[in-house]
Amino acid sequence: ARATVYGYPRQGPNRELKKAIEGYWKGRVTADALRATATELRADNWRQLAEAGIHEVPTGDFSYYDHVLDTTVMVGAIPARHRAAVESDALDGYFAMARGTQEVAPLEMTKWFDTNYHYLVPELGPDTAFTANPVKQVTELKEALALGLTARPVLLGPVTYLLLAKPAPGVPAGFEPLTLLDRLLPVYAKVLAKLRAAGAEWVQLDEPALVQDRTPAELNAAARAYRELGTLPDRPKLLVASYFDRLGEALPVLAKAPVEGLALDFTEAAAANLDALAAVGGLPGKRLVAGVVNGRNIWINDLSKSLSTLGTLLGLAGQVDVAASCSLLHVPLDAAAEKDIEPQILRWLAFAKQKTTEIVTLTKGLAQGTDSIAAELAANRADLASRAASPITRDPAVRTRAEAITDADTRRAQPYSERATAQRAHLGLPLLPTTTIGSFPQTAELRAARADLRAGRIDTAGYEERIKAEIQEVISFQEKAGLDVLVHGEAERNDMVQYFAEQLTGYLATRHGWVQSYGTRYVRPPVLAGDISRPEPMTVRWTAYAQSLTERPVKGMLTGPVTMLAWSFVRDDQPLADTARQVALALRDEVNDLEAAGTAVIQVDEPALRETLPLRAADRPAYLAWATESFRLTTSGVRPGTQIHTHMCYAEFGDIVQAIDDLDADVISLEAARSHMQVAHELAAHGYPREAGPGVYDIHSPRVPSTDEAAELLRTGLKAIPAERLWVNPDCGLKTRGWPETRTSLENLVAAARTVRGELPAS
Ligand code: THG
Ligand code: ZN
Repeated sequence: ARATVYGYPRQGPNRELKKAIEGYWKGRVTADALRATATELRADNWRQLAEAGIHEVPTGDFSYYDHVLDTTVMVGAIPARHRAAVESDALDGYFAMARGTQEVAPLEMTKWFDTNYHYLVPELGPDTAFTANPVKQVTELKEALALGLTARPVLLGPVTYLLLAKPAPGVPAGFEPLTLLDRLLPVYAKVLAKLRAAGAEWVQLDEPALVQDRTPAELNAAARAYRELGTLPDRPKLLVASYFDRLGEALPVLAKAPVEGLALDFTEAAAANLDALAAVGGLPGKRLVAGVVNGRNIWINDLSKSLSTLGTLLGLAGQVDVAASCSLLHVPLDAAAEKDIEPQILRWLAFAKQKTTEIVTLTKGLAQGTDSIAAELAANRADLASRAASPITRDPAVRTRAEAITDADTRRAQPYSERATAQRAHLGLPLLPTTTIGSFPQTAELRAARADLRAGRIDTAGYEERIKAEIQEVISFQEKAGLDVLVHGEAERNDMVQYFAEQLTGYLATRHGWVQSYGTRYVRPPVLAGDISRPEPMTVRWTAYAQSLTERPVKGMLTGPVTMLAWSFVRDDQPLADTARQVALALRDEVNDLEAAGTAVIQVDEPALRETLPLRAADRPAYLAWATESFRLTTSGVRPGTQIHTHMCYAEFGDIVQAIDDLDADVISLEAARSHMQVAHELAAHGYPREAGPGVYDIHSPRVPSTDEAAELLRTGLKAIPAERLWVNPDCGLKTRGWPETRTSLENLVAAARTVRGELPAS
């Protein structure tokens, strides 16, 4: 048995890569210095892996931005609009594809399966001509080999690459990138030959798209791809990797293919993959890489359980190797860096470095028997027992309360029609009311104030004075601009999930637990470690302060339970639905306290509702049931006259429109400016019965929308949603925008609402 991983965090212990790349963009770091930093980080990672006992290190998983973009470069699928930039300078051209330039738009970015990582979407068309460009893969392989290591290049597989692509601009929407497979395979053949020549014994081809529901035609394409690559005369041994879910119908396809190995996820999908593997008679004579250590969560492994899985697998394959379920890209680097977490609790956590050790221990246990790892097994048993028995894990008060939830707790007492009447009387808003999504620009001064507080340069009172001054400014601007429903601007919040996590019992925050979200942007997902409760109100003080400054309604702002789970590391010892219910109860108390403090409008954001939709359709109804129920549990404790808003960011609502309806929020704001109000029509087609604010200001760009432009979008919105139910707002929060463009854009938005109000028939 051998120990391996498919990928490792790219950023370095102090996010050196982020700093080098952003420095390069600003002209402060030369291309050579950036390359040197990258080379050093790769070497450090490999040496660490090898020293920990990993037998075969991955290469090619490193990226300046994104590995799907690297694959686009590897196969020469550069979009026409980026070709000039790429030809004049490969590195700048690469970043132009990732981020755009003054002249050209970047590639679209979207989520990598159901993780929080984002990739750049390949743009392909009938005219796409692929060419092999293996230089990055070959260089990185040679670097690892030069260190004397056994290395296995990791490539995104051809089928998944095509399934992740979309038709290039101007290409008919019906175009299916998978039809390019026959053109793409010869390019992969060339890359494989080059890697073989450079010294690769094995190459890994990642095909995570095969864990999703696939049509017979798609499965046929996978069969054809691996028949063709497998029968190449000049190639390394091939390991086809799947992760994030069960391989299902694709397992027999790959088992039959002429490749030397398969890698399967034996964490969440363990039972299904085991059964399917047994059903095809195993993989006699082949290599099976068993992903038994969870690569996307941060809990220590149950070593005996994994050993028992590995033992079963021994009978099902020629050789069994041990790995994490997926690339370790999705977890932070090193739990030992967390000095603020109690040592006892820290023992429950495994980040990338600790997972590597687990993999090595399991490999040793598999090869030499459990006696050879007796001390590790004993320590592991003790840590698992300490977690299970901890009062953090189980809080009887939380459990009693969660068990007592009734259906009535998850439904508002009155139907929307009656609530709308009460809210109209309570709020006295005009038709086409204007509002914002919640956050205002996070200025350098605000970030400096937070840094000053952390460093002890100012005290809490001094920090709070700065926040209050910012709230005053935000309120006064909104009044002058003429907005109808105001917000306090969220000056006190860094990342919204982190802000709430820090205040809830049962949640752990990390200091250094950075995980790449996209490009050079990272998040520090907090850990849902135990039973969740709210020791005291979290937002009431700031909202009430803002309300004390104005006669107009100030909207309370909370993050919903589904998003709290989606952007955290979740518990692995109880169903997600149970964790969601606990978070919902804590948030419900906050909603009720906001109402009691005089807040008449409360927004509970669920931007991640769509993101965590399970990969396979069969798993979706159960997810949507607990997700929408936990939202309603959060929001159903208020009086009919209190208006509940929600907000979602992404534009693809088609598959969850019913779930949006099931939230039973009074008002929903959605991203719509770029798609010309398409979501308004989707909601209307569904018969959505409540109020909606499809965004009329694209906040993802510094561009200021004109009054005419916003008014025209509103007129389009009115064709789908009647004036009594249409709101006027930007697409999303304003925290990433600067003040000057925010000011003008919101003034234009209010002017547009007034213009269009004037065009409405008198009622
Ligand atoms: N919060 C959390 N997860 C998220 C988002 C979020 N996942 C999806 C989406 N939003 C990702 N978007 C971003 C946007 C900006 C940044 C990260 C993810 C970002 N990060 C800073 C950086 O890397 O410099 C660090 C921010 C910090 O100091 O906390 O700008 O909103 N949880
Ligand atoms: Zn948003």
